[in-house]
Amino acid sequence: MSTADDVLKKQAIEVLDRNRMGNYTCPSKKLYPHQWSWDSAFIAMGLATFNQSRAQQELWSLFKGQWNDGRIPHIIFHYPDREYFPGAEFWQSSCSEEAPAHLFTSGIIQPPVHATSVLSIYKYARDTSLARTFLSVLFPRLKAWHHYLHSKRDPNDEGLVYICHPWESGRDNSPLWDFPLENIAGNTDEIPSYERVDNTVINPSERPEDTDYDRYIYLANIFKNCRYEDYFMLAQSPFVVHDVLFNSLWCQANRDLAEIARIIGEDPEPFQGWAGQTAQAVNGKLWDPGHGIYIDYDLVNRQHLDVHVASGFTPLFAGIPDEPKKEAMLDYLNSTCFCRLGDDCYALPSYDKCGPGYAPRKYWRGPVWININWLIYKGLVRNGLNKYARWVRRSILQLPGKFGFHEYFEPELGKGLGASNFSWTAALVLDTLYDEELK
Ligand code: 9WN
Repeated sequence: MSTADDVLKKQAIEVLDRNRMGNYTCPSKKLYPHQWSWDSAFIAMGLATFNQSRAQQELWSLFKGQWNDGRIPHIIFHYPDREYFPGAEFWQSSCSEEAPAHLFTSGIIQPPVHATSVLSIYKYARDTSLARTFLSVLFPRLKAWHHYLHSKRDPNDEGLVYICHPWESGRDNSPLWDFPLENIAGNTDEIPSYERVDNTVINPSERPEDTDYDRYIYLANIFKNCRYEDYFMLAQSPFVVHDVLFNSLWCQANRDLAEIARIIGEDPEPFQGWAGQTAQAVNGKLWDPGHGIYIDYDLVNRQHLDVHVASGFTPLFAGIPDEPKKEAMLDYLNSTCFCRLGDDCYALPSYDKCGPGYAPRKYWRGPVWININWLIYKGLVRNGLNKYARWVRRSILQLPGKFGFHEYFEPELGKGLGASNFSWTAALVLDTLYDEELK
């Protein structure tokens, strides 16, 4: 490892230490002081590169918030008093009998990266016998989570799981949601009064608009009134989407859970089967042949969402596209719409630069995010698209190296945006560096 990489590694570890809250790591002390579901899965992968037991503890702490029905809620409020909106008081998870009795959580979910994270802890483990025990202990929990997703979020057994809130996608104000949210919450009487905290911590121009929050709260309030019972949530939600990123991660998580099952001598079915079914459904329903990218499907308005975001390339991560699709995707990636090889830009912006409303500094509407980059980087490597993979890798390391471990970055100049000292940025830099060490 070069000296520069060594320095970066040390700084990344410092970020994760700074955000440590006992048994878990928060995404950012000021902006996000609780435990988030997919953040913790990414964080654990980074921790696994230098501290196996802390990585295991990170996920163990997350699974403490798992509900009886198997769902992993998107936020766990281990210390409910820490300031964040919407906090434990808003969600009132105790209104559901499925929620844990001694811990407050939210009631919605986030992308399922957990089996992938657990398998990566095992692969990086210095103490393999301890890691094997960890796999055995977590297996029933992961199994319950996957059964929840399969039975409740794919009730028609299509191979695709739905999301019913932009927060469930992990990309809150993505331009993907402009159309499905357009006709929601017109009537302000139906939105409970609330006060945001995020835009007092971060420059509001880099965060979602108040009108976005109105819709987030309107939807979350419907779900609370349903006591988080999925059957009613689905029936009442005006926002129901088959999302490319969520389903790509679902596919890979099933492949990884099948692998975990094989390692500990359990049955890899049904996970292997579900992964195949999802890969087929993503190709069959979500591929956009005209543009060389995968697109989401809006189940309420029964139409595709013709919006091209970087996460439309994440099926590469799960080995979903065939050769012709891969070539078409590479052509689109390697163009001025995203970031062409050798051009003066950072690969990849979260949204097509030529798309309507592209905003290079506004949260999920343009800036570069390290987790999406990391998924695409891994996907490109998996598919042998190494030249462009190195181009993305360069951004993953250069952006935090030059501008600090920010939450997101401006794609042309690289300026750091959102929260500073952001945990998954640090964790995925560590994973990217470690990947090289393993070679
Ligand atoms: C709402 C914690 C989370 C991430 C999401 C990101 C942002 C929350 C917020 O922060 O969402 O869940 O308050 O804006 O969009 O991906 O998990 O880092």
